[in-house]
Amino acid sequence: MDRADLLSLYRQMLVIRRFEEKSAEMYALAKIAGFLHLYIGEEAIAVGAIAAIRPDDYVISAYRDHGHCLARGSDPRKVMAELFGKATGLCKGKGGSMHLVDVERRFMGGYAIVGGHIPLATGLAFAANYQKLDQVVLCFFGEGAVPSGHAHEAFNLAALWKLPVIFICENNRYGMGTPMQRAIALYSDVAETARSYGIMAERVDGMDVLAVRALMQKVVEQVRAGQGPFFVEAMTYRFMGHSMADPAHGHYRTKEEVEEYRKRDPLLLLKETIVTNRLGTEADFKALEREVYDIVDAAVRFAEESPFPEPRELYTDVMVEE
Ligand SMILES: Cc1ncc(C[n+]2csc(CCOP(=O)(O)OP(=O)(O)O)c2C)c(N)n1
Repeated sequence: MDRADLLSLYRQMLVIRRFEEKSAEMYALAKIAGFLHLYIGEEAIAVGAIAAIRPDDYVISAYRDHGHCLARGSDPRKVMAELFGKATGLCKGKGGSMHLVDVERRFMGGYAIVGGHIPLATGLAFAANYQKLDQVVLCFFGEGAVPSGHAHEAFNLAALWKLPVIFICENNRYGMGTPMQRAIALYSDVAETARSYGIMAERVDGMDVLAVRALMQKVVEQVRAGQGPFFVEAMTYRFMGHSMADPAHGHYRTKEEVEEYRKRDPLLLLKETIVTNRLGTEADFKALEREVYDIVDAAVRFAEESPFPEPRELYTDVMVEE
């Protein structure tokens, strides 16, 4: 175990956690409009998985996308400005929380239609194959997307054409207020759905960033070598409501259940590993907290001070111009 490596993973998860806590605050102050879906509790998946790929690989996500975008290396200032709807945002303020895109970093976007981006991921993998490039595509979605029709078509074609796409199901057990056992026939083994199309699949503890990264390193190597798609079911839990419009615990689960899962907070688990192995001290964690607070404060300041887009911007970026 390498101290710098573990602290870097912890730092990345901390940036996402503090960024989102701050964005919740900004939402309450009406600085952020529309919907805001927090990823709090699920950080180990984005950080662990994205740590296993190259800069030229693709990442695509759903509406709970801040974590994936930040883990991909997007500038937190531009991400916050995008949430504020400002002209300096990642998408010039026209995308907002659910539609972050950073093409430069091959972060191909967040999408609001449940499972709607799964065929896009398969399409990106087709493009990589067609161009004989050895890129892989990471496609993140919730368990609620698995029973959707478009997901099945995408799984089938990915398997049929042996495309380099890794489907990462972030199983947080609830789709809005619906527990998975009321929506998914194969809820006790969601990965079985993918296996039925001939896709290799494995389950992982999505609260353990090291377990996620270790599995992903193996999977990425295999997929890049041309062995066809892979499905990862990462077991996790969402600590907050479905979106900022919901109460944190909701009426569909008990406060006790949330508290039970909070004991396996991904940040807490990694901190324990670091401390137990004497690779970091309280002073190291305090220093990281300060550094990350500064990053997030700077992001808010940048967003606050940036202008809104001009009305004429309504007519730009509508059609492809090149
Ligand atoms: C096609 C479609 N149907 C319904 C919705 C409304 N909706 C938004 S989020 C959501 C739940 C999805 O749950 P899941 O995929 O498990 O993701 P999570 O929110 O748990 O991360 C639903 C039904 C939608 N956005 N798109």
